[in-house]
Amino acid sequence: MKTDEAVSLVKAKLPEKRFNHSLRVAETAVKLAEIYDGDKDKAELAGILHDYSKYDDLGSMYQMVRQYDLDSDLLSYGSEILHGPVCAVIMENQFGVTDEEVLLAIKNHTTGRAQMSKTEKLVFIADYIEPGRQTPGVEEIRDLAYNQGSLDNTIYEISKRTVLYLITKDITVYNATIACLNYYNYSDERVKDD
Ligand code: DGI
Ligand code: FE
Ligand code: FE
Repeated sequence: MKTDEAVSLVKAKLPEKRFNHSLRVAETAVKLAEIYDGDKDKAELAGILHDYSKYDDLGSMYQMVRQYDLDSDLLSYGSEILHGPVCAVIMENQFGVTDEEVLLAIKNHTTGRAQMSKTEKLVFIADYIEPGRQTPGVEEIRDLAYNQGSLDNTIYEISKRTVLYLITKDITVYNATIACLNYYNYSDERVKDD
């Protein structure tokens, strides 16, 4: 899928604020791709598309989980987690997106996971730090991403903040979120395999 096609698709589907967020995520992911030698085209496409399913009806999303044999644990979560995996299957099956890194970046943009590809990392971080985000402490994460030279350390700090937030709100933490937190915790001595 070409950039302008993706932009039209998302513009027609999402409210203006969410559409603008999507464009900012794409721009931010491209900026990070420049710094970290990523694939700008993949980062841009995944950024534009990542929240396409954000407001889809929950019943139809559960239906997709069954139809496409997605992780059945997703049936215990709402649209916060589901919109990524559902968007990825829609893009692959209805809109002919074939690039595996783009599809994975869309799928895992909310939770992250262990052993993410470069494009997944860029979109996961871009979604958190795009200039419209005002989450407390986001400046610290922007500094890490833009000036400290480590995608993995940035991912760990985002993951840590997200998990701490979920716990304080008594919100159930999804498996991949925990796996991401542990995998990118470099203060622990395990050898990473990528
Ligand atoms: O779609 P966006 O708003 O741009 O951002 P996002 O896709 O990162 O979604 C953020 C929401 O997802 C936020 O409300 C926290 C929630 N979230 C992240 N990890 C988990 C989670 N919710 C649950 N229940 N469990 C998680 O592990
Ligand atoms: Fe999202
Ligand atoms: Fe988003």
